[in-house]
Amino acid sequence: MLIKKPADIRSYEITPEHVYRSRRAFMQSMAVAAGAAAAGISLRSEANYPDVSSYPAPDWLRKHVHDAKPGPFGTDEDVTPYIYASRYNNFYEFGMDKEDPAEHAEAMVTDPWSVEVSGACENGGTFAYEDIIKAHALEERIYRLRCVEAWSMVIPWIGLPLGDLLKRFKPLSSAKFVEFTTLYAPDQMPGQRSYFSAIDYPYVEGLRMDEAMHPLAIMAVGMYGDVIPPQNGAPMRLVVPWKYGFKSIKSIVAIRFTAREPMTTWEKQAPNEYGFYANVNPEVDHPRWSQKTERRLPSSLFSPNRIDTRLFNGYAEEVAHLYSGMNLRRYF
Ligand SMILES: Nc1nc2c(c(=O)[nH]1)N[C@H]1C(S)=C(S)[C@@H](COP(=O)(O)O)O[C@H]1N2
Ligand SMILES: [Mo]
Repeated sequence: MLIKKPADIRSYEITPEHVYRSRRAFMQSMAVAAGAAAAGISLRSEANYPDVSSYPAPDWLRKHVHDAKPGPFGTDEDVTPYIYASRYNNFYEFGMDKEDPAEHAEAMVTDPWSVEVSGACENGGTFAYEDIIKAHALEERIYRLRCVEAWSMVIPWIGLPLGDLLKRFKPLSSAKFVEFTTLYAPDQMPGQRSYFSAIDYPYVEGLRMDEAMHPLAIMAVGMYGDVIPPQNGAPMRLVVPWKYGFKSIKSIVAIRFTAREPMTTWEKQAPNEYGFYANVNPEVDHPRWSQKTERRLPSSLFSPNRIDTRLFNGYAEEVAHLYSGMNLRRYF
């Protein structure tokens, strides 16, 4: 491994388990290979697997991301190897299989990018990506990500507190919710052209204002020390770590402040299975499977790595007060 000066070492690189950028360490790890097979990741092209730093991005963004400082709410759990986080994805716009996004998302044009801000706010309008992001210092946040499908990872994101961004648009007091929309571009996103697509595009998500302003919620623009790869939601995506992964909407092009609860993609799709709140909760099962435990990737047939799922994904101390007095079975 390359020996770096302390100043060059980002926080996630300090623990030896976390040398996820070392290709050789990965190749030598049979546990990881077995896990990959069980997780459905093929290792055929592993030798040519692109490093996180290989995706094109504007110079200012790459520099900005490299300047990120460690932020709060970290965990000492092992960080999931980069290859899982960037190859075992849900991004249905690029297909339903876990590896489809890694294969197809590079066709998405993420530069230039702009975001339309509308609804109940004083400073709406269309903003260039650079004007949205550059003003904010970036932080590394190492968070658990728990998918509603009962697998999980630990990912070192780089981003900014969502609340700091939203405040710049001066939401009115009538704004009780905020809605986010993903890019709609069937020419770039094969999943949006499919006749078999079950989903209505564009993908829409939403948060209650107090959830959006909570310091745990971030807008991520990077991961694993570099710019976020397209399959993970370049050039900006939400990360709301106490909620099921589907709330963490990718590749955002619109933000709208509303008085009413937005209708979100998965709730529209199957309202009895996916609610607006989608807080991680081991006591409220999905109608088709238990939510009591999760498979922490990498996992395999021989070491399934099943762990107990925690209320609010382990962030209860930080967020439980947002839901005091609410029936979490009803508002699932
Ligand atoms: N636009 C969009 N955002 C999305 C999804 C999607 O299909 N489309 N999938 C969600 C789901 S189900 C999960 S678990 C996370 C996965 O994020 P990751 O691939 O970066 O781990 O993205 C979420 N954001
Ligand atoms: Mo998910």
